[in-house]
Amino acid sequence: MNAPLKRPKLALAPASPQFINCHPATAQGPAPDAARELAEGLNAVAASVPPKYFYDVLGSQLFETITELDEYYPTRTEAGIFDTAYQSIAATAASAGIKQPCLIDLGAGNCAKATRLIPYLKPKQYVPVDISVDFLRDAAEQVQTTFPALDIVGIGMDFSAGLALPPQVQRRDRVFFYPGSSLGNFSPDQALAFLQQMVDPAQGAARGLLLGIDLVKDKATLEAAYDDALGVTAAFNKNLLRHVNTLLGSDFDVHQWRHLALFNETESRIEMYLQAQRNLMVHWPGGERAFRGGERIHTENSCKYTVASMTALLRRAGFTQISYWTDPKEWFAVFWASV
Ligand code: AVJ
Repeated sequence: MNAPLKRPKLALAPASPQFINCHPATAQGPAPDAARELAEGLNAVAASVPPKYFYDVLGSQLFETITELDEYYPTRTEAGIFDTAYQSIAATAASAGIKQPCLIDLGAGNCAKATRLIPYLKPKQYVPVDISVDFLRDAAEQVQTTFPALDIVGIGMDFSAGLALPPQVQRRDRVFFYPGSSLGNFSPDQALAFLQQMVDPAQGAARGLLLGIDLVKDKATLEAAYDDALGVTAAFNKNLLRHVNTLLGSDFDVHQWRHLALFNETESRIEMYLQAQRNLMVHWPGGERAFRGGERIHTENSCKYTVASMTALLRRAGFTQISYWTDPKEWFAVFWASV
């Protein structure tokens, strides 16, 4: 992108991001843990596959496309809230005594949200973390081009398994950035445990948290957001079967499955399923499973909160200072919480 200039090569070249791969699946081929976890979920009476398996490279691209759909309001609503709140967020972090933030971006994906936040929060170190290692590596390179002087440590890791970060990550002034309502993939009990880990000085050691969370609203709006007219969310859901085939060596035939997205009002969550369209068999090395027509694989929960229920959860986890910003329709909220 730059014309070749006659100057010492190192003088203006941006630093390269460090990259640490803590995710054995891509380092040494399929992780035995993943195969065990997948087989266990598929063999359960109510079959399930954890939502982290959506995100191979194609899955991450499909998710990016979802965020541009008319029906999928969360991403653009959250972006609108951030646009009005950046100054206020930076001021809130400063007044919590956070001077040289280490911005830890959980599920960073394409790093687009952090790229917009960085000029305001002015972190000393930026730590994008994502399970989709190859996707993240390219994204971290991009961020480094935008902020040549920023210390960037990219981490390929499944943080749903724990928040202990490698020693390259600065310990002081850690601010976790968890936008996009990804916390909603955990049940409220799991979310509490995850937030407690974040606050724990021996684990996440957070001073602050910037959290984006989807709010409860009418069922029709919620269900449309997870079952769009173009079928992108259906493709995203079905792509999980291709990813599982790669990791487990299974023989799922994507044609035989149908996408379902239902709002469970009692549990306050969107539930996504893949439903077998007829009686069928799935085989993998060391196992197999028969599905009856209509039987489902549960692939995702996306829990929806109210401002009150999320405030209560953050307090229970050990956060003390809590502020939030929302949009005029109160469809989505951005929370700041510090310890
Ligand atoms: C990335 C977990 C926040 O639950 O809205 C989007 C994933 N699934 N459409 C969400 C998702 C189907 C998304 N999160």
